[in-house]
Amino acid sequence: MEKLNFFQKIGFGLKKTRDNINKKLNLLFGKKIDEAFFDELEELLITSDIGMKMSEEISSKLRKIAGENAITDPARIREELINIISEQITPETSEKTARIVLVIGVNGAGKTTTIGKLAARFKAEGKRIILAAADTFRAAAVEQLEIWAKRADVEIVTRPEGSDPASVVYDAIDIFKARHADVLIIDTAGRLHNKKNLMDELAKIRRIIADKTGNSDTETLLVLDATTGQNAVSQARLFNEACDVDGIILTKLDGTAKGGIIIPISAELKIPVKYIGVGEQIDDLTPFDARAFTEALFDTDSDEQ
Ligand SMILES: Nc1nc2c(ncn2[C@@H]2O[C@H](COP(=O)(O)OP(=O)(O)OP(=O)(O)O)[C@@H](O)[C@H]2O)c(=O)[nH]1
Ligand SMILES: [Mg+2]
Repeated sequence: MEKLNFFQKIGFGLKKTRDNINKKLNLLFGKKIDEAFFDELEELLITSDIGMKMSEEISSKLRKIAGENAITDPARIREELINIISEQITPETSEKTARIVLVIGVNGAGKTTTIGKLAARFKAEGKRIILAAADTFRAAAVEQLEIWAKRADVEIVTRPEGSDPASVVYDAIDIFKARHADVLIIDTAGRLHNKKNLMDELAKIRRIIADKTGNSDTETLLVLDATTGQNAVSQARLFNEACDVDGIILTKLDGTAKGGIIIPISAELKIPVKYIGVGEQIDDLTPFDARAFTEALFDTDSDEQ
């Protein structure tokens, strides 16, 4: 079911990226499989935001496999291309949800929205969820999370604007323990006075979590906006240095032709992509499946469904 759901969601969510790739891919696969073919394929991958380095690697692997096995059938080449790309994507290691989920990312990436979606999803699994509004930088941030808590029908811990975010987390963990809840999801600010402030604040929150829970069963999830393309890769690098990111959630795939960005993010940083966001509604979040994702991007046969 999950898989079917993934295909349906992703088929739609990836429409822009697919249209972009497919137009060129179909033209390319109508040609003879020769040296020029692989050069053009590499170009196509680069223009799909897969990144220069990854695109080179992928096309040279494909060239090698095609050469060694004397493959000239475009359908088989396409199959090998899907194999190579899905193997590059760092696999998710555990399906389990941690008890404490810290959500980080730059402002506007989609953290608060994603937390609302996650809360609804975990709640539907029968879990007891608490949200912590640790983005106290602006009042609207707390209100926004409150709206999502209502929508998802889960409890929320808030403190007034300007409160110390780490102290919100401190209190929220106490409440989480007292309620015997299953998952605590922490929303954080995407922008403080400057980047150093933000990273220091996140480090402080992480210390509080470690002190109060021994860091057992904690997960730091980085939210990245797919529409920012290559910028998302550098953000991931920056946050990962400061926070040891356990997983990535890539949002706004529905609004971009740059969906290929998942591939370099996951392959270069070796961080698994856990979920993808494909819209603004509460159920527009789906667990990431590398193989299904790659097939949805490159398998033009399943196009008009
Ligand atoms: N189309 C689309 N829009 C999204 C998605 N996820 C989030 N958004 C929109 O992106 C905008 C920013 O989302 P927020 O959840 O407020 O982002 P944030 O990271 O919490 O931002 P700050 O609180 O400012 O740090 C909102 O308008 C969301 O509706 C998605 O998957 N698809
Ligand atoms: Mg927010």
